[in-house]
Amino acid sequence: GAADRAKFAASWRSVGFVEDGMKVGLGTGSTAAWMVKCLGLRVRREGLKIVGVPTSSRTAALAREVGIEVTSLDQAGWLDLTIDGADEFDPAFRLIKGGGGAHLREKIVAAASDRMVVIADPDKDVATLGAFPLPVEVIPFGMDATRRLVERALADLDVDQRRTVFRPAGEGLFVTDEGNHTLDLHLGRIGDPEALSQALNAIPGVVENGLFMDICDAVVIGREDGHVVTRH
Ligand code: DER
Repeated sequence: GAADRAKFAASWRSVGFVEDGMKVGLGTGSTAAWMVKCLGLRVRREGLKIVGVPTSSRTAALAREVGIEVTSLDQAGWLDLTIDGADEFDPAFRLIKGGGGAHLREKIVAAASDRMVVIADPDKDVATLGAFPLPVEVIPFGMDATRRLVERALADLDVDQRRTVFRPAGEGLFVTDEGNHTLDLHLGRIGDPEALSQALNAIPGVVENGLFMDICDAVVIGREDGHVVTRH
């Protein structure tokens, strides 16, 4: 459909940045899935010599399926480029990620890369972050106490709403690749993303939040008519 055409357009443009010999971080989500397929096409057609470091078990499975050599971040050490989606990006390229539940590994991989490129469609382009619920990865031990500490921290921060929901999955709670749970913060508007990110990560049971500050270097925006714009 139209959304897929936009995601494909951005994905195809982004894999043009990948060169022989690169170690590439592979993102998670529906847009990143298109990117992995496009990258696999280049590997098979051009014999592109790269290794991919996946940010989730499902991206690892897809990468292997399309013929990309997969390795671990520990094996790779450091990466040349990470390509990943985002739930929102603002004019300063600050991101909300984690809609797909993989933001912990995504942030580790993106931070361990010389460059990070986001691929997105126009509706991810926002003036202010926060309409999309902010995911926070939480260790299961004492999680309800952690949630109360998160809510106490939110009371002093510049946001419009303060509803927190543990992300459900099937009969129970969503479980991340690391065996943790995800607390989604419905804030409506985030006035000071840096302050929020630091306050959240200071709370003992919080592992990581979905705000990406000073990580994204460029955004490739695909439109459903196939038009692509790259912002640096
Ligand atoms: O979970 C994630 O971080 C995904 O990359 C998300 O941010 C974007 O997913 P989408 O491409 O399916 O919209």
